[in-house]
Amino acid sequence: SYKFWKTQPVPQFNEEGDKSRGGAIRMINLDEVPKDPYPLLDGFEWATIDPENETEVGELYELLSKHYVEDDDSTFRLTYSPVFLRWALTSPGWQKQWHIGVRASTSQKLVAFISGVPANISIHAQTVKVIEINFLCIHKRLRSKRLAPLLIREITRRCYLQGIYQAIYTAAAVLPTPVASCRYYHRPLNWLKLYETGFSHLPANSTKARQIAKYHLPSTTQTPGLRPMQADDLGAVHELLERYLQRFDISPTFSIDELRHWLFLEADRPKEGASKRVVWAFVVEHPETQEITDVVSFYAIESAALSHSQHNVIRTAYLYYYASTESTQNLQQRLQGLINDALISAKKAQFDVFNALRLQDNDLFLEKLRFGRGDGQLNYYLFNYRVNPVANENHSDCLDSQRPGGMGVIML
Ligand code: NHW
Ligand code: EN5
Repeated sequence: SYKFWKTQPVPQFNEEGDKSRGGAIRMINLDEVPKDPYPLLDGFEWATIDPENETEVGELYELLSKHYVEDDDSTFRLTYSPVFLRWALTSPGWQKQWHIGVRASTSQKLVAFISGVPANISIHAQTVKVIEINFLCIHKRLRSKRLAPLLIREITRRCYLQGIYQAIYTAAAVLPTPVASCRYYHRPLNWLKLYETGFSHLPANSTKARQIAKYHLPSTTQTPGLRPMQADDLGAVHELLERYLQRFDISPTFSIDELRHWLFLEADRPKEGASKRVVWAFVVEHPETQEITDVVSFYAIESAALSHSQHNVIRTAYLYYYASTESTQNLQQRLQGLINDALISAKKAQFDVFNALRLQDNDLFLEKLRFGRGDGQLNYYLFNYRVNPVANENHSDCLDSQRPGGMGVIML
């Protein structure tokens, strides 16, 4: 097993010995990197997808909405919107050649895809330039033909040639070898709809009315000074996040431009209606000092309800980056208020459920704010980089808040 992954520069499951040395696993000799694309299955050809081209992003949306990730028992399939895909694939430094498609030669139909965008992450205080890999997808009729290893080899080749030798990616699949493994948690906002789609069950000892009451939220946010983030908050938010994210073993390092992109889609694309909005960001401006003391954000993905249901989709808000200036002893209370306001804002924007992973400082509020354990798990991976395993739910050391969770990167 792992016939492909065995050959790749990733830590293998059976590896032993000195794990204390972090760093590149393999040094890449550019002379040995092929200059031409790998040969593809007969009848198929390589293509690139331009996320700024509406037709092409529409083709990608079609592929993913039919063939991308489903939950364990295929009750739901993640449905990233075209606007979301454009946003996810055009962050600063993006290149068309890293958005790789496979087309059937005769019909020109898009049947497979993999993408990468460049980023810098900080691993135990070392800055590492990586490619963030996402949206790997193969048409259901082309599965199990070893096409995935080919897509991975091809994007690896194109990254090596551009001088990027490391990657980060997440997957529900268990591969050699996760650096972190995080459970999904879900906070119902519209419990009845979740029940009707099969997302939530009715606990044996409860009633629908009691479940609805349990998840009731106030209609307005509670933290004094909380307001939508604006363009002129960018500098303050950048400093705030930079300082806060340092507490994690692995965290992103954003430039101002990257932060503007990742938190500010709306300002960049003002014409899109509210229903197409994909990212929300709020700050807390101190009522007296006007200092920006906190930030919280979330993004939107729909899930298609696949089994018979009176609803077609559920709208999910995913907790994205947040930060606070609050000191350790007050952090728990502060975050509970801040994230509760994110729940209230998401409910107001008509989301059905609010998702978060068990990472960062999320243990400080998940239980209190009535998030429940999901049936899915997300594994984090690094390519061509060795690092000690970081704290996650398999370690109890992030529970007492003496030490925060080790993973600070959120991938879309
Ligand atoms: S995770 C979402 C992945 N997509 C889906 O789950 C969508 C539905 N499934 C499919 O489309 C987010 C197919 O089942 C896929 C596999 C395409 C998953 N990651 O072609 P074969 C991401 O996008 C291995 C990596 O026959 P298939 C992250 C598997 O272990 N590897 O299978 C993507 C086996 O290898 P092995 C995965 O079912 C990160 C081989 O693929 C995988 O037709 C990519 C079988 O291939 C997964 N999620 O297609 C890595 N799932 O060694 C980036 C299966 O066991 C690495 N496999 O024999 C870095 C590259 C850049 C480096 C730059 C320096
Ligand atoms: C690439 N960057 O498994 C990301 N979702 O728990 C791609 N479960 O929604 C990888 N099965 O538990 C994505 N409801 C990997 C995730 C794949 C999708 C996935 C899980 C995550 C999920 C839901 C629905 C389950 C339906 C049956 C779930 C329970 C919620 C309940 C609310 C009330 C309190 C108790 C829990």
